[in-house]
Amino acid sequence: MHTHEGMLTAQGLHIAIIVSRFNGFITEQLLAGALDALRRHGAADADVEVVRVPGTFELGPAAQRVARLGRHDALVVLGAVIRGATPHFDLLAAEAARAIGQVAMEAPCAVTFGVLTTDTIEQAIERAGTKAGNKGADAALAAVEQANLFKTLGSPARPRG
Ligand code: INI
Repeated sequence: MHTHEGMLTAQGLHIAIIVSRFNGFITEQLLAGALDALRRHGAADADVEVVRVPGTFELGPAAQRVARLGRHDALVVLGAVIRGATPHFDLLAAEAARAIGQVAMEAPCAVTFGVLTTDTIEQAIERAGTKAGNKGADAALAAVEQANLFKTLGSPARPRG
């Protein structure tokens, strides 16, 4: 039996973090958590790029652009949609998940989802470095594992014909 899984070492990985400015007091904590997790797992600062976008709606399109540059092993996508402050919460949250999911399916590199979707600001704070950990750090570590898994699995077969 062969089991394939990615190691949690970020050494030598080229990683982009796409982060939205909306709800910046939350997303900056997600970004800090992601950067801290990457550094603690061996990533070099020079190998990490941060790409800022206005809001969660812009995350998917920006992630797609970055993925197409072809120079990253992983993308970490960070944002925060808070129901209390967002009448169109469901639309925005669903569209962000759909668009980022589409990028993840099409990109040659790993793409992970660190977009908080919460009912209240308090719940967002809990997930941005307090009671419930830091979802930015979680998404960064998932990206490292997935990038290493993809390296272990090898390149996709070329289409025949
Ligand atoms: N963007 C967010 O990232 N979170 C939100 O909670 C939010 N609210 O509340 O509307 C939000 N809106 C901005 C949106 O993502 C786009 O930037 C904007 O519509 C311009 O395209």
